[in-house]
Amino acid sequence: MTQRTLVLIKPDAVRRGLVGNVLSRFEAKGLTVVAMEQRHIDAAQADAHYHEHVQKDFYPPLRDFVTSGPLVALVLEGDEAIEVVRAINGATDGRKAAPGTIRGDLSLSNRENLVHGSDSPESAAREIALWFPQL
Ligand code: RTP
Ligand code: MG
Repeated sequence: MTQRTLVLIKPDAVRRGLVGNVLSRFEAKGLTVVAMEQRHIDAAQADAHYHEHVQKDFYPPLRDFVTSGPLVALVLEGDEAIEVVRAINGATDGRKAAPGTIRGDLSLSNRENLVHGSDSPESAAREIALWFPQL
């Protein structure tokens, strides 16, 4: 089934010059870019995006990280796009993510892990409305 998913190419990827590397993996897989914008978000946008994590111990440094510089937000579309993107991203912790995934190939961190992908159809709908209300 064709789905849309919200992806963030996080500030560590922008700082490290890895936007093209990350984006090319999604494009090569056959996913379509429906919307894409570079943004430097504030704490309120970080809190809205990560609302299920705001009470957790790891959240304050996560908020600092995602607001630390520009990121690239995009909506990708394709067959089973939500699960496909999360498989391409790899496990949350870059040290444990499988080689061949974005995090497994390019991250050594549990926080600075380069990408975000929506984790369910409900999350995707909420996140797309938050980041790209015009869609
Ligand atoms: P994401 O939401 O970014 O796609 O990542 P995910 O589903 O694989 O991981 P999630 O559990 O939703 O965590 C969101 C982001 O928070 C940071 N994190 N830090 N213990 C920690 O220090 C910790 N755990 C998670 C990561 O940046 C993770 O992607
Ligand atoms: Mg998540």
